[in-house]
Amino acid sequence: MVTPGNRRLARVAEAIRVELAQLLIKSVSDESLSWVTVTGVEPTPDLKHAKVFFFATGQRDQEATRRNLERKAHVLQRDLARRIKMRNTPKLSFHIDTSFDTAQRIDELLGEAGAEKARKEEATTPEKRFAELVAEAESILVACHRNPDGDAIGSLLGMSGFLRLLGKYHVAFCPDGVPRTLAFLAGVESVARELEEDEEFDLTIVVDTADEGLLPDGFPDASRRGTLVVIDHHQHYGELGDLVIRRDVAAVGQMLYELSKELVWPMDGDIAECLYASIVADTGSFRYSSTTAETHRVVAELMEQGARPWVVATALYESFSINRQRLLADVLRTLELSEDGRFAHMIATEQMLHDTGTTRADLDGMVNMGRAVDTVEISGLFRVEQNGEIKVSFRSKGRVSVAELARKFGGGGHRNAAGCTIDAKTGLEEARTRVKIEAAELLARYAWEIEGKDRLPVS
Ligand SMILES: [Mn+2]
Repeated sequence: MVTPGNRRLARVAEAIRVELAQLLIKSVSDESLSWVTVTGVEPTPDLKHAKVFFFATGQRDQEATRRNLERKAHVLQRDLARRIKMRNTPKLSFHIDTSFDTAQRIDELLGEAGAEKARKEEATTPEKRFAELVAEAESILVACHRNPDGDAIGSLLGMSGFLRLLGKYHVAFCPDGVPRTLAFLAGVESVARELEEDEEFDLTIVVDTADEGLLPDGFPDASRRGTLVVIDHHQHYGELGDLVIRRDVAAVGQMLYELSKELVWPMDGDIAECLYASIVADTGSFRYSSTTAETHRVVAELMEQGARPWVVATALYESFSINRQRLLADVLRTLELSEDGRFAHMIATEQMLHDTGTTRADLDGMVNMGRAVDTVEISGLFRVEQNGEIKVSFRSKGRVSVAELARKFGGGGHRNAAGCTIDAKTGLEEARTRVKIEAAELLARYAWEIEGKDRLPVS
């Protein structure tokens, strides 16, 4: 029977298994133990003891390995206590997993070919295939979407950090450069704004990018980029990628942390801080409805690995230039509400940027100011580009999906944050009117979520 207690025990068991697997690879300086696969952990309900089942691949004498593990048990237990915060770390005992042994013998009987086939068949999940691609590649390119935000840069640098620890030659590519507020992250200095003209890669990893149209300028074509892996978390996406890993989580930073645990990749404080920053940025400091208990668990573990929340918070939210604050004042002066008060809209013009000596990057996050009004469900910031196009960013409090609104104008994004470009021949007023009409229609459809009243009929 599955009870909450059972579930907790299963979670503890799995956490111990994952951490032990990492410890055996990293901190035990004993060749023979690097072949040990931890196949299962069985803690007692009081968590005082835990049986660890293992199998040592390719080792004839499993019993010798078991004795070796028992000798190292206290070291492993101490390291485990550092990595898993528990009041008491269970005392470990090691047991040979005989069921695993049998499977292994069958492989041996089948010979090398059989083992190889089994190994290939095992690599069926995109995650395992990704691990193989990284292991095989000699040169790797890492990139993120154009106009990068905190999640894009945090996960770009996080991925780059993992490749560094794995000893992989790679280039972290971001032609738009790193926004000022993110310049504190470790590894920023190694980000390339352009690529060698003829450089070819075995593998290209693109993070936080849902669609081909969001790839940055200068992104290499298929002849130079090798296998293209996309690691992403957007609800709506295009066809991009030879291999795609996509999960419904708050940020790609969270995904990368989960992936690195599953693949038993090494980790350090610099990587932890990049991934932490990416999660803080994409959850609006844990305020958006995309934030889950799992997000907080991941963040807690990132802090244990060295991420410093106050450093990230100060850099992201309390390091604006005075010019940016003056621009904010100008933009806020344009704030207007729809008649029902549910849609807030603001405008930013080239003139404002010019007058305050700021750039478009300084507008990042300002759309949130509209949403912060009590009656408002969704807010939009209209930005008039030099070429006359009008870019709109949307934010929602979470009850209404602004991705739907952006899609009406050929854009996209998440439930809470989305954007689009409107080719409004007659200018800003036309664009604003069109968006207001669609926003009103959307808010009417979501009336039930907003007020808890009956849903209006959808035509
Ligand atoms: Mn993201």
